[in-house]
Amino acid sequence: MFRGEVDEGGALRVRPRPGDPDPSPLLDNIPSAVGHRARIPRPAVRRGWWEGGPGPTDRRGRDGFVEVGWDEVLDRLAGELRRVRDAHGPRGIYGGSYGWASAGRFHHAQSQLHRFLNTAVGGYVGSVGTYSGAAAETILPHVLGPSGPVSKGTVTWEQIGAHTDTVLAFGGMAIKNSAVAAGGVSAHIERAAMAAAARRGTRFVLVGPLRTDLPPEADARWLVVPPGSDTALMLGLLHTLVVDGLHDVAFLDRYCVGWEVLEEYLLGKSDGTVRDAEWASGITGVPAGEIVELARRAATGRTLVTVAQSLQRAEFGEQPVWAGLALAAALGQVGLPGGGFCYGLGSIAYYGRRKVAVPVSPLPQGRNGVREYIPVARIADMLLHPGEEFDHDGRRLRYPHVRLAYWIGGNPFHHHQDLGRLRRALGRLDTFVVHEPAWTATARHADVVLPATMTIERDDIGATSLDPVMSAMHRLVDPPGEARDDFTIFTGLAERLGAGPEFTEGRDVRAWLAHLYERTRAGLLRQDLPAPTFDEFWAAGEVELPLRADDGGLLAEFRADPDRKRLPTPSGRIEIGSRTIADFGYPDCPGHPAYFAPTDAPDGRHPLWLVANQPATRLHSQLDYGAHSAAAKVAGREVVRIHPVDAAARGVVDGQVVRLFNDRGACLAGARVTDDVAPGVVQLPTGAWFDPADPADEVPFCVHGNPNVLTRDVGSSALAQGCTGQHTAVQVQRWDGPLPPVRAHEPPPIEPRGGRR
Ligand SMILES: Nc1nc2c(c(=O)[nH]1)N[C@H]1C(S)=C(S)[C@@H](COP(=O)(O)OP(=O)(O)OC[C@H]3O[C@@H](n4cnc5c(=O)[nH]c(N)nc54)[C@H](O)[C@@H]3O)O[C@H]1N2
Ligand SMILES: Nc1nc2c(c(=O)[nH]1)N[C@H]1C(S)=C(S)[C@@H](COP(=O)(O)OP(=O)(O)OC[C@H]3O[C@@H](n4cnc5c(=O)[nH]c(N)nc54)[C@H](O)[C@@H]3O)O[C@H]1N2
Ligand SMILES: [Mo]
Repeated sequence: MFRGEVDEGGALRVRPRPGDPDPSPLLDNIPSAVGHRARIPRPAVRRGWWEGGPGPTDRRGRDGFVEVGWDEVLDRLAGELRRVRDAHGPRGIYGGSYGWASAGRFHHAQSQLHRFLNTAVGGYVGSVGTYSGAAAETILPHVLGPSGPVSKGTVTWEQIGAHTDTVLAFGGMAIKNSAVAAGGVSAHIERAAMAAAARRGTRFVLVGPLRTDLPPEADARWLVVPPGSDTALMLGLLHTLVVDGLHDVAFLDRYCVGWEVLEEYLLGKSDGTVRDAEWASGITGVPAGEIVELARRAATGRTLVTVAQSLQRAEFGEQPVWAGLALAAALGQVGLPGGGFCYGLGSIAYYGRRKVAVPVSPLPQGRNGVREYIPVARIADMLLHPGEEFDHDGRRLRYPHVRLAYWIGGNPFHHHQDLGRLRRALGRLDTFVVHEPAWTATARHADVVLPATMTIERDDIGATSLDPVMSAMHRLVDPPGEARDDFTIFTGLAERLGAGPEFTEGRDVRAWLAHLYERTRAGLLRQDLPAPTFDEFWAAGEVELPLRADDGGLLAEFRADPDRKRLPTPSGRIEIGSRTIADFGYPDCPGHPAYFAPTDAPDGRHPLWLVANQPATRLHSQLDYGAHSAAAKVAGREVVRIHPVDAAARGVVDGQVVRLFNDRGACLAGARVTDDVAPGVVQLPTGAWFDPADPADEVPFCVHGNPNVLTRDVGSSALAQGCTGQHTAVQVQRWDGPLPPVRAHEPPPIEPRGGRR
């Protein structure tokens, strides 16, 4: 959370919320948004669509745009929505529109879009799950409980500081990641929490390919493992516990089901392969003696197993989540203060915190009249294979035939994998509509581009159910050109579709903010707490919200009374083996945690792992043109980290531009040579705006460093069908050719109306 003001020279200055112990440097990106040439000033329409009408085409991303007035574009778009609805029903429209948008709760883009499509069009084809965590979100309800309740408001940093002896941090808990949370962060507490725990004696063990995944303050021991191998290490640890008799049989009996299935698998009784420390060592490269020692250490004192979200954003991503839970259960620690299992701790600033004790209202979305949906990351599959069947979480579903996609508050050319395939898939649409503050690659691939405001240009409320501060996000500057709030844009469309009152309920922005605030205020009143009126809250700039007790939530309750406080799983217990999942019959997700060797892994032609993780210098692709993001680039390109041995083998020196490639695509990046990254692994974060050398290329070549030209577009498994963007295999070579210019942050060609083609 931040404060901002405009100085006498008209420049916006932002500063962190007073009292934040470790403010995020990402704030430095925000002032760059004011007046930046990447902003979209006026509605723009792809010339081919404006002149030739809707229909599948390979011109998206290649045609120039014409600028049009708001009234004429809203008239045309309302007509197109009506055409698609009348011809195909609302199931002809995709409104899944994944994306983070901005922190405010009222102008939350997806909520606005869903509300509009539900109230004015009758619904839309939606999506389930997130790119962040679909694999975990799908498996956890079968084996422990819904991912939110079991990992938020259960284990806290306070408990770790007081109780935890060992933290086994699979994938680490990088400070860059807890810089953010949807809804805003009032105080960044993670660094100090780790420092305090380490001072008291907590031993942090970082498992993963990158040293910087824990801060120096955690004073961690770094166990280097290759991507995709954590499940093998967990199984090796479990095997050691079993053969040493260190597993907590009483806990497994009383609180779990299915342990015997896993034990047979560990001991090789089911298939002849013994998953002992030697076996795990062969896969992970961690010496067997160290695995044994780590298992013994974990079995003494309070141990917390954390699994970063990254591990499950990968092929077979369900497995490390399930195996991590099994490890914590075998240690008998689930539900103890500062012990057990926490998915996502450190991945984002929601975890490790206490829950707020009053309701925080989202914008009501209305009722969706369409039942069809897709797992969120299957968007390109859906467009390329309408009518075909696919598996998801025990169901056999069919891809709907979508004609119009409406995207706001998200950037598929940032978040989706295999961008060459995504571009082909979007070519199948009749119409692609996007609201965007800036000319992202997604906007450039759209037919209708409507300029949207961003946070600093409108009033909103910032809040989450895991932060004790609700903040009044005051408008600080005027929007560029003719940009409008999404709410205003949808109001104009809803009126044209005869549903204005249904969409707005007669409220303007201010009335909506007051309306949403009222529920929180009522909660405060019920608890006899200071409950400022909306106007008082707005003038004060924030209101403090009460927190729930640090009581371990649902997992501690279950531990205290497993018969009356059953877990929301089929058996009411922790499912180390799951009948339900076994009965689905998925070869890539059997009825117990299992290790599968990744199939998208290094080979002779592409000998390096690519870790495509979250960027340290921005939120996803947002404000990639901002000062902090831009300052970190090398030769104007995103930075790839490479180990000195791998760099030397390729004649690459620090600061040089390199080309990363595989069969799906290629990109340029600036090399940073460092032993912070494991040998055999290169790391290129997401978020550099896709900038193809030639947008018509079948195999895209991004000159700016977007790793999603390289990643593979397949689901984690038939269970979750989650995003697998975190890992792929690549080759890296020095780029000795002339450096192509980076034009990612330049607007596309705007052509005169009725002019040349
Ligand atoms: N290879 C690989 N790919 C990944 C990941 C990975 O680990 N590796 N991680 C995945 C994860 S976890 C995520 S969450 C996704 C993130 O993917 P996204 O959430 O799609 O990424 P953002 O850059 O946050 O996109 C938000 C877009 O909304 C726009 N926007 C902001 N505010 C507003 C608004 O008020 N109105 C409108 N109309 N637009 C607005 C921004 O300008 C921006 O373009 O990426 C995923 N992709
Ligand atoms: N600064 C910043 N913070 C963010 C975001 C952002 O865009 N910018 N995005 C937010 C969002 S939406 C999300 S979902 C979270 C995501 O949180 P995560 O998914 O946890 O974040 P990542 O940075 O993608 O990955 C964390 C680390 O996991 C390690 N890793 C990757 N693969 C493996 C593996 O197979 N095994 C092991 N042991 N380690 C591995 C990598 O070294 C990586 O640095 O981050 C949030 N925080
Ligand atoms: Mo995410």
